[in-house]
Amino acid sequence: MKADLLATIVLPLAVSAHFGLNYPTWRADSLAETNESISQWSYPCANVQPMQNTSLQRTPWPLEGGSVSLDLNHHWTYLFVNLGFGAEVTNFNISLNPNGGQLINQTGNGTFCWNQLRVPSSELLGLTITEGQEASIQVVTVGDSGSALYNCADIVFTSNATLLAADQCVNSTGVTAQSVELSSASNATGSSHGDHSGTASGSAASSTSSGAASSLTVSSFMGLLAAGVLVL
Ligand SMILES: [Cu+2]
Repeated sequence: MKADLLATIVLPLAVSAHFGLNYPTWRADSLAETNESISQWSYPCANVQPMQNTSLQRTPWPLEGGSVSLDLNHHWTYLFVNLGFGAEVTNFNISLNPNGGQLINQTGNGTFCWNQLRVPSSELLGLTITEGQEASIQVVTVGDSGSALYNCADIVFTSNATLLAADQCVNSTGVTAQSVELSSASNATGSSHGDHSGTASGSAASSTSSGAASSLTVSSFMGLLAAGVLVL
């Protein structure tokens, strides 16, 4: 009896806040403590293999891009949503962050939902997404230490898929996101930025023409909303 009590007391809180995927369906509930091999600290997918849970099916996702809903539990985070093609994705080399992969700074705890994250155009990708194409989505959050947390969801592209309904894709109160961009680029309100052209992958802040742009600014997503580029 005493031993039981002691065991209860010293049982470590194995899982802190971290984050969850509401949609598409994640490979596994990496917040649950049932599988000790799962860790959100593990690149690329919390040590969960594609379709590891054989009772799950790939979530149908629209060909041009679909909804992503997150359950965020840290005060703030940098946020990355990546895409990789194939049944056994090893390289999540396509950024689904808005505007060609802008760095996102998300603040607040709760649900954060994109009604549609668009897949970069086929000209940028150099390939065309076809009916039945299998893929996986990787969500990465990065905190102030630089350590990252990972979760993945397996999807299948199909024209039959729909976006989340508006009432299923609502941000919790106080949950917001802003894009972090070079100050030289932020002047072009709501338009695409020249320093992001040429590739659909890679980091948002990389630039070959930013010699004079050394400071970072944060611009509100409202501008992007106005441009119709992003629906939060
Ligand atoms: Cu955490």
